[in-house]
Amino acid sequence: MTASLLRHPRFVSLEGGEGAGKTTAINALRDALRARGNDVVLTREPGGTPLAERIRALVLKPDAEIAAEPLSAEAELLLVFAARAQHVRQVIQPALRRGAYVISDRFTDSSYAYQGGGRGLDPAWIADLERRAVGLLPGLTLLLDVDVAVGRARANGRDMWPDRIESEQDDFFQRVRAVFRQRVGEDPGRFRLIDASQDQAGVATAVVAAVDAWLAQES
Ligand code: Z5A
Repeated sequence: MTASLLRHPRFVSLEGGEGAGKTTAINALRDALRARGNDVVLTREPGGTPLAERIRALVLKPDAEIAAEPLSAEAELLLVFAARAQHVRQVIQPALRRGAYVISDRFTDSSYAYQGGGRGLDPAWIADLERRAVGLLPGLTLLLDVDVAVGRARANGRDMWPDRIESEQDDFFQRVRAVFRQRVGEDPGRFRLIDASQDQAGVATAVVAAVDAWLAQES
């Protein structure tokens, strides 16, 4: 079991609140990296392996029997870390070892933002889990930042029933956003802040440009 954190230069994560536009941006980023001849693995959290996807369903869209039992904040945190421990070992590390780029739709920063900021759990506990169960940090994290009301209005425009976390109130999402922004300030070398109030094409262009600049700086 590792108790240290390794920052990997081919590991990229995208973060942001609801309706920030991660989906379009991630696809544009995948296409841009593949067009340059790279092996690219696209994945997501919670999830990314069959087991981790089952945990995702428990956390976000539990069946009626489990939904009737309130999930504690502590159990929620441990479930997302159980999924992540599996995801890192089954998918992310093997892909990085064979030379691929890994792009993850969310990673540990989401736990600091949602379980730390949103649920009020101690970030020192999250940091301990991160070191012991994960041991890996993205080399680059793009935070797609948009006003909570704007992001929620976009997400609500979809023809989909809100999941457990999407059903939270605005103040929860304000705390989530505040932690994301705070983390950018604490680690400016890893994060790039993307203005996600632009239209989808503008966000995707900004994401690809930020990754290009980062790749040029790394080479
Ligand atoms: N979670 C957690 O609590 N702890 C953890 O450790 C981790 C995750 C890893 C699942 O994430 C949930 O898990 C998430 C945090 C929690 N819960 N929340 N809330 P997810 O990434 O699967 O869910 P999400 O962030 O809620 O997805 P989302 O709302 O789909 O966000 P998105 O991927 O950034 O948005 P999108 O799918 O690209 O776009 C959403 C809609 O907005 C869609 O109709 C678009 O057409 C529209 N959209 C997007 N961008 C624009 C722009 N720029 N203009 C206009 N309309 C737009």
